[in-house]
Amino acid sequence: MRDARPSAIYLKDYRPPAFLIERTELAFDLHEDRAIVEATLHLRRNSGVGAGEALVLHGQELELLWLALDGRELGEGEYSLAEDSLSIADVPDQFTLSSRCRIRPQDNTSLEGLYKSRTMFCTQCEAEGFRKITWYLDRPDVMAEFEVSIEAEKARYPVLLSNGNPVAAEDLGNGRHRARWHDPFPKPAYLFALVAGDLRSVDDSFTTRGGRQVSLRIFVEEKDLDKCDHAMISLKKSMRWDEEVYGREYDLDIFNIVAVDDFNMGAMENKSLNIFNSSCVLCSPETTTDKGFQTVEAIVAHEYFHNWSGNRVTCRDWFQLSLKEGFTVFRDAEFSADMGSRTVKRVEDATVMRTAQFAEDAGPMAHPVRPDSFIEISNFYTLTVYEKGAEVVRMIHTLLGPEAFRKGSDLYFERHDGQAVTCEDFVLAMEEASGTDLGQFRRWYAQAGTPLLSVGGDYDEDAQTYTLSVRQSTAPTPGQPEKQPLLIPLAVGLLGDAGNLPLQLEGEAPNVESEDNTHLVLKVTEAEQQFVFSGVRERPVPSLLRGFSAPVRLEYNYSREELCALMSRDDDGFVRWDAAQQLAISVLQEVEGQIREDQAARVDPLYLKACETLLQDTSLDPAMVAEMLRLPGEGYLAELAARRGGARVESIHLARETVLKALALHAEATWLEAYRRNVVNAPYAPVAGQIAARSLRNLSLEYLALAREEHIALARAQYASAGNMTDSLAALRVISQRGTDAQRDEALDDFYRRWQAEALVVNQWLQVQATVPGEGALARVQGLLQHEAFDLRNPNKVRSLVGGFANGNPLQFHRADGAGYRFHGEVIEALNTSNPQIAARLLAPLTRWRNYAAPQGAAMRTELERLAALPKLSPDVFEVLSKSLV
Ligand code: 0A1
Ligand code: ZN
Repeated sequence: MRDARPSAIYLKDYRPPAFLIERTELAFDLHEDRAIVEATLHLRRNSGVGAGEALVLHGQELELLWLALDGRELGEGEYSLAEDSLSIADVPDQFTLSSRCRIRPQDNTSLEGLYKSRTMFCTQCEAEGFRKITWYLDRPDVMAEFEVSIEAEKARYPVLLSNGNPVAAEDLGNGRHRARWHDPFPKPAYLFALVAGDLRSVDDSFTTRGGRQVSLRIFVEEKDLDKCDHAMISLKKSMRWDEEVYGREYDLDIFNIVAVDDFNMGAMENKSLNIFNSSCVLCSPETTTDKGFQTVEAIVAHEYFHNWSGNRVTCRDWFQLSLKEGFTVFRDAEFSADMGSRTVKRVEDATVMRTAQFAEDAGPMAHPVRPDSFIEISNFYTLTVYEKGAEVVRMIHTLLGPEAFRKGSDLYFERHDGQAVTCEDFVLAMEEASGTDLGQFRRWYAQAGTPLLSVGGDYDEDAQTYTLSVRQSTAPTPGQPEKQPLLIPLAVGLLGDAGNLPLQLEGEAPNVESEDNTHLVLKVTEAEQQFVFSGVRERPVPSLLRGFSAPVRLEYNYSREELCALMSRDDDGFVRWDAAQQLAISVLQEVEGQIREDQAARVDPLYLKACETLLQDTSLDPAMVAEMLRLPGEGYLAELAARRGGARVESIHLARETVLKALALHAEATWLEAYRRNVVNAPYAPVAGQIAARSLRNLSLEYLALAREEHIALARAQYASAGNMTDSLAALRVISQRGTDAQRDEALDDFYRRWQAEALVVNQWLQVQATVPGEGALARVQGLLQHEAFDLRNPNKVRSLVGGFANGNPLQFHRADGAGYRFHGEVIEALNTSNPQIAARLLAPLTRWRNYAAPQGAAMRTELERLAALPKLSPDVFEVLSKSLV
């Protein structure tokens, strides 16, 4: 934390490092009040770069005890120390630099660098945490072979882990012991990891396609040993999948995962020593929901896939973060699609894009997939870099087709193995392997903001042609007033009375090569463009952006009847879901208008009927039915309303409640039938069929509780008898949202008594409470900050309670008196000092202040201004505040 204004760094200023490190030797001596770190770096000048330059190492919050060059101790005049760096002016072309420093892991609440989580030592070095461990060239294009020794008290820390292979273990006789590790793969410092703790492991093994026997271990506290099976199964599935789909094999004899409770993100792909937030690895049917099981599978896969897309081939600089993250998210999404329901996975990902990433793209922190500048890189682990980055890779996959894409990925890995490279290198490999020109496509990496595609359709009955007119535009974003047209793959179909029609683009060879001639990917490249289909025998309904083929907003002036047709009959699952959403949005907006004009609210019966028909159709996947009948959230509706003159939280909330209730009452008997029909009698398993049934059953329960007070009894009975956390928590939510105060308090108390020993379950309990409706919500959340189960130092708890309130209780967070914002701001103020990364992340909901009408918008801004005036802002918080207030 500093007083001077932190400054931005720019991609255009990138220069290769003046020095390289060939080998890094680290020795850790861990104690209860300190850690001593000795580092010997084998350095040499990077030929051709900055001849004669001084050596400048990164370092933060380090106490330097000793420094030597080629074995000779350096005196004070021979180096200079600044707040974040250590420089030595005269160094030879090749030399070793040894340093000893003292750090205080016990006091490290930022959870960056070396810190203590409960009883164990652990590290988090991405992006720039290694500089809090020792003096170093802490940048991803400096890759070294690491040799690590760890010494600690044997009784408290029997397990000592680092990257690579164990090479020695010694008992030092004085109650202490030492382990030595060697990682043969050169790596940047951000992939370094160390763990010391009293841990147990679940062990398994995997034989690679090439015959390598890999020992797999998941390290946890003893009490959690029974919660590792799902992660282990997921790991083995991921290893097999990467061999089958990408031809990528694992490259060492061991692969370790460690679960820690205090962690800023989900997990970290450190070479052969993945460190996981315990919420992303531990699972059991009793304590984990279906969603939780799916998250664990996806994150285990994501971190494992990084071994190639991230570790073997890494990023040249942090502006290229999406090189590893976008590609790896695309890989994990395809893996999840292959393991479960492809359409449901696509709908979930499209929902995240449209609700949260589009909001980021429309807000003050908007940035391209490859940002041009940042103040604090930790602020750029965003939905844009991760999820939009994955959509960009998916579009390449769509444009090239699976075979050419695989050739491109093979070329990329082969050409760049062991290197630190750029997004451009990835695109070049894809271009070269496929022979496809991605010139215009590259703009997706550089241009921020969500493109808007406005489409019109025109049927000429005489000529039997159908013309799609497409216009694309992207609104200005901070620093980018002008936007260029992008290459947008627009997947389309034409829906006729008896199903999807064959497609023939005028002037193109017959579309026969694909067996599916009812689906076509149009390449939109111009600001305005027309596509003419010939031989169209009837007036069709266009089925657009099939499979969410590009991360764009689509506008087409559908009638409600047309949306109903798509929703019930189109053969693209995403389009069916999307039509249901659009229909719901148009009904919600209509009802909100009526409410604002003090008219009686009337919910279009066409919508209610379409929903009930859907719910009655037992031939459909219940998971898709549930997704289609789930109304868009209030946050998303507010985002849409922002473009129509400013969001009004009260009328949005009322409109949504009105439509929910109308749908609940209209289809009450059908909901009840769906609730009964979708009961799962088999023993719990996190498999697609069961998950689908539970999701529709629990959605039915939500609607039923709204239809009639008596149905709360169903929720109470379900809560009392549930044999798994999915059903138990779903019932608890319904009781808390819709039951009486007494019913709610009784259920919440019971739940806490039952689960107080399970931290991850208690976090769910905190979140449910954060979303309890009514005036008392803020006081309840404030009270919970003092609860024995809460701890401001634990990011999971902060996310559940404080994040849960801001994102999941819109009416109370956005109280007209501004008290919700003030509370939120005070938590951020406290975290600004202890954990700046989490503080900056929590700011996101307030940064959307421009979306809200008076008085909310102004009150949100006032809170941001109050925070901006505080002394000693962390760079993380400073960056978000300053960009939000311009
Ligand atoms: N690379 C990890 C995410 C990660 C990023 C930063 C962290 O600390 C600031 C921790 C984890 C991933 O993509 O899974
Ligand atoms: Zn990642």
